[in-house]
Amino acid sequence: TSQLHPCRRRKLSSCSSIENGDPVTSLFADESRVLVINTGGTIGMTLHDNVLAPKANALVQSLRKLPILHDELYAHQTSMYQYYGSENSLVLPLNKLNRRIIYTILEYSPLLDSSNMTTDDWGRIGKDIEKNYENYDGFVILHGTDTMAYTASALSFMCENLGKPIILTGSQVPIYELRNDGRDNLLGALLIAGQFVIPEVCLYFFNKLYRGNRVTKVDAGSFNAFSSPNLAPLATAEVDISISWDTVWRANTTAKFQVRTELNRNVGLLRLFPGITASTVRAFLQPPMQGVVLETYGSGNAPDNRPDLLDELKKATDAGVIIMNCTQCLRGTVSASYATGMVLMDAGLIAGGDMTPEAALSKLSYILAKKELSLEAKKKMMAENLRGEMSANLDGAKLCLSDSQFIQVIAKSLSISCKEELEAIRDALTPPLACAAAKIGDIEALNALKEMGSNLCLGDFDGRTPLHIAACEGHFKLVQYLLSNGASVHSKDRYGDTPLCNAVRFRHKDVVKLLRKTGAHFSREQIEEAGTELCSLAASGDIDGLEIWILAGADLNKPGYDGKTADQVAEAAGRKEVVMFLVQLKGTKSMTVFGE
Ligand code: ASN
Repeated sequence: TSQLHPCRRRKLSSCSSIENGDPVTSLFADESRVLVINTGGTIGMTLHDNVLAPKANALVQSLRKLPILHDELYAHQTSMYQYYGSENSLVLPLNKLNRRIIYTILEYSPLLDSSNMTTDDWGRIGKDIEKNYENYDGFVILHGTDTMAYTASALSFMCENLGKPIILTGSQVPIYELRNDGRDNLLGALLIAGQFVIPEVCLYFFNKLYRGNRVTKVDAGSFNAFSSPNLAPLATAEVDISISWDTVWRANTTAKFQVRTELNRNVGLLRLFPGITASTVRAFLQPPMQGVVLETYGSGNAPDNRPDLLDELKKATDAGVIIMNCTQCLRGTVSASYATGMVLMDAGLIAGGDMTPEAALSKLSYILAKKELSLEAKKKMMAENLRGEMSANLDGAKLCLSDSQFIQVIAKSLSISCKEELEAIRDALTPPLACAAAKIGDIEALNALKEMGSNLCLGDFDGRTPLHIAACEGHFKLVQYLLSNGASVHSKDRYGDTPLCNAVRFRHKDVVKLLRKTGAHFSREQIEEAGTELCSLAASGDIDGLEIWILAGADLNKPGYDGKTADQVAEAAGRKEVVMFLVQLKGTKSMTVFGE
């Protein structure tokens, strides 16, 4: 019944007109097809003995009577049922983009309250998508809300190299009731699945499209039942449907779509609580357990004064159980900031970043079932971002060129590009690129970097910023450009040098003046040390050098290392022109003082 009829468009467009006289081609120009797999859930439930339970074979009939979800006239005019079967095919009214979405409902039997779902049901959904993949533009899965986040997460991993949208949705109130959220949720999911190529497993609820492996059910009594605490929605359906294409995950691969339906059931979730006993933990980690998500406190912490507990965890990881460290907080990430978090690393746990427990659990189930992989390879995969389920780990392991793994990281990140990873790469590349541009005075290149969103104030390995380099080279215009684009005159490189020190050293008078005008100054120590420098310049008769040091803020009255000032040294060395210069300078200085 859900077979594709490739000849439909051709056949229809060969007709010259239909009843209302419109040319057929304009009517059929843009039809897309969506397969709706109805697994159950509240959306299709009715009351029996005062409790809600799924009602079989009822959904299509009632949708057929809803004009916003089915255009009977169009179905007739285009002989749609002839091609797609009358019992389970429907068509949405023409939408804003002039497109028709024809959807076919595949109803499971029995329909399930999602609390009754198991990994086998995920496998069934996966298989049905695989079987029908080429016949549809997108897929909508009607599902109960209670375990929708688990199914969405699991499908995101099971669907390898996905190129089409798979959108889970459901409702809090049955679609048969007068006031319900089912119609809007179904309509929104259909419109997105039929119009946009968002190649992800998503969840659509209450006007928002989320990445499926980022959501969690947060409210049992609100239409706004889901939250994606660590990732903004992929799309919002308000006056317009607006898609955040930057955030959309893409499997940049030449491999074909396939669904891995083998899943490991020996996985579990264990929530830490104050006073949890070692025997509870031991019992939980017993064979056949192979993968556990430990829901820890805050940023991934556990008691560091409980050797009994840590010992149980260590014994399990030593025995080959993969234990993921995920936070029990709704928002935030596991990070290595506390001693109470480090002990878990020592016990062999893998940091789960900002993965939801649902995502971590289903990822374990998916990876542990990959028989071809070694335990080490499985652990490595658990820590990697496979489907956008976790944000790029930017603390601890900041990307930079001094990291020998940098090239590998770039290669990998480029093959699966998410916004966070691209930003990380950009940030890692900016300092050396900007410094290179500053070296040759290339304002255009700097501007291009800036437009990419790069920060032009960042330093390279030696903390040398583009402003340091430009000051060394004496690129006056570029210094001006950098200063007016947020570069700091106060940044110091690893030698403690500021751009001002660099400009003085390479004697770029105009740059020194500009930097001073912008507020650059020597440090107290540098002013002390400048005394000696002034003396040696005076001794060698270097008036140019003296001038620049004084412009930069050196104090002529500061003595050198032997207690003599520059003019005393010049006098002793018989450098008359220097003495004259310094006297003149002091004169102008005191005149200015008098003048004030
Ligand atoms: N118990 C229902 C389910 O998960 C809840 C719902 O769909 N709103 O199937």
